[in-house]
Amino acid sequence: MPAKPLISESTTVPAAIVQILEEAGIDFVFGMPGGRTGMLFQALFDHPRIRAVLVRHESLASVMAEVYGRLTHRPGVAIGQGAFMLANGGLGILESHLGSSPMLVLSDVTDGAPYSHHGPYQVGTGEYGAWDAKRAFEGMTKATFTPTEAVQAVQVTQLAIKHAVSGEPGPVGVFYYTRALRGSVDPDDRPALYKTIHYIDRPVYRADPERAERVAKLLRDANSPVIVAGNGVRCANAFDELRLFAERLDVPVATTAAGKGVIAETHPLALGTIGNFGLAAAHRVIADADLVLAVGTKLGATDTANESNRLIDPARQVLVQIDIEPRNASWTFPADEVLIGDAAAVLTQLRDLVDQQTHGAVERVAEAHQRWGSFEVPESTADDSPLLPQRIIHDLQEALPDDAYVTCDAGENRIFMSHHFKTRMAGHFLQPASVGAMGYALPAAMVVKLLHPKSPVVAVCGDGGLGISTPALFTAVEEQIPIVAVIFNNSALGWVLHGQASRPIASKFGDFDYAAVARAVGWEGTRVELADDLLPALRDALKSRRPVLIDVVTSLSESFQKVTSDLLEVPATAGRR
Ligand SMILES: Cc1ncc(C[n+]2csc(CCOP(=O)(O)OP(=O)(O)O)c2C)c(N)n1
Ligand SMILES: [Mg+2]
Repeated sequence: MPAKPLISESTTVPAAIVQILEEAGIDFVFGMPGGRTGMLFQALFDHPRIRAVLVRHESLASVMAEVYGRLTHRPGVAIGQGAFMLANGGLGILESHLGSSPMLVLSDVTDGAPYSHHGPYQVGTGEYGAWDAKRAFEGMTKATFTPTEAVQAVQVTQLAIKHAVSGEPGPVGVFYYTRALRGSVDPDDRPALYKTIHYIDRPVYRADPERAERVAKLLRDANSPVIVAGNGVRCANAFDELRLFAERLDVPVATTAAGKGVIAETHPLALGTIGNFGLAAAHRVIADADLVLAVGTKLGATDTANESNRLIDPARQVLVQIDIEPRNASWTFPADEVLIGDAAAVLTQLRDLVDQQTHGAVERVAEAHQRWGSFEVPESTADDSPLLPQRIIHDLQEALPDDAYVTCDAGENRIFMSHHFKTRMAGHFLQPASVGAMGYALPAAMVVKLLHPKSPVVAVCGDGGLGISTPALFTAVEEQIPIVAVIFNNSALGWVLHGQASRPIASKFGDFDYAAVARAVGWEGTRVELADDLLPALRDALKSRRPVLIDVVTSLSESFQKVTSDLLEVPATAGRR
């Protein structure tokens, strides 16, 4: 395609930046004006096809942008003043960095030229007396740019989009200097400016055909193969390809925590999650496999119970990896074969090389769940008051229709959700499994609802997580986003408290009525103290057109230790010199 020019007449830099966002298919941005970013918001005023969602705290903008990127595969955009993106935006930026979500942080260095070298108020140029935007963000982004010139600022925005979505996606920061934002670009400027499509029209990478043929042979020869699928399947939007491949191969599918739900866990081949808080059934089937096919997962320490060779053992199993990023290959366990490429493309490529196989996988999965435990446990139907976490999850599952989305937070509530909640549609379960910050579930749910207004969206979080994301309560009302929030209110940082055992300190909260707090800002709010009241409350909430918070008084009798894998036991020789 012959390269087309970006502009045909002189254009202000903020207008050109917004034009680029539009050309990249971005239809939402999340943020709060401040410093020179006000100029970007002014330009957005003229582009009503992009909805600017005002947040009350930059952490919300960053999480919303991260989740937008995760769901749409286009960069999620967080806009805010440099110093405050640094102070408050890290929550979503880190999740995006470690969890491979395409994201743009559009910000400024608030330079006060000609006084920048004397460190005016809030300036982030890195001069003596100032803070350093570039250095600060380079540690948590794929790349960070600080353009000083007009034409540079425009082109760098396109490169930032390219970097954010290419290969293994991630966040990219652009911190504009004032002079750049105040400038204009012209059609005859150099470097020349071209339409954004020329930077983001990405090829889909298939694997090297010879290697793919070798892997197909390994798969045909295996007796008890198993798939471990990670978040990379989500990044590649390879849900259907994964399922079709697993059915063709007749092979069980386990997922990492970040990959939870990349195959519906109601599928007869689905084993559930593995790792530190994974299902014993999934661990057993993997341990007994003669071939492990890892798709879109780095097989990091948390996902493999500290690289336990009682789970995956390259000395006795064949290990094959599919990944878009060569650095992820053999990162923990040495792989016998590695296919570098897009997960959807490579799974299709492999499926075409293998005839229908039969390994009795459905029976193996059913038997493993029967024998080693599954999503449901006796506590799932317990009538205790305060409610047990497993019972809350059971009722949530009961109340939700198949197309509902669920977002999770951090803490014990997430560990229980990850272990016990059985997903019913691929891609409908989101958790901050990469950095695991509290305060994620509410902003994540809001952006899911903006993107899928017809589906019910439920945020599940602890009282600690709610405390961190309380500003989301205002935004849900202001932006009219009718999500449902289910709060595991155990008046504590449960995860911390249970880790402290007999020496609890700085881990107990007061006893608050969060439903009343929510009502005060325009939500519907219900407090549930008895087990039998939860299901009706959930059903009512799902019918509401307003945001609804259900404050569930939750027992502390259940600890994360109950779902901690025994694979984590430290070998007797560990720590000896
Ligand atoms: C922003 C943030 N701060 C601190 C932590 C460390 N942390 C992990 S879980 C947790 C406790 C979570 O408490 P709560 O949200 O009430 O959930 P619970 O464990 O009680 O279910 C803490 C402090 C974190 N993950 N994120
Ligand atoms: Mg709590």
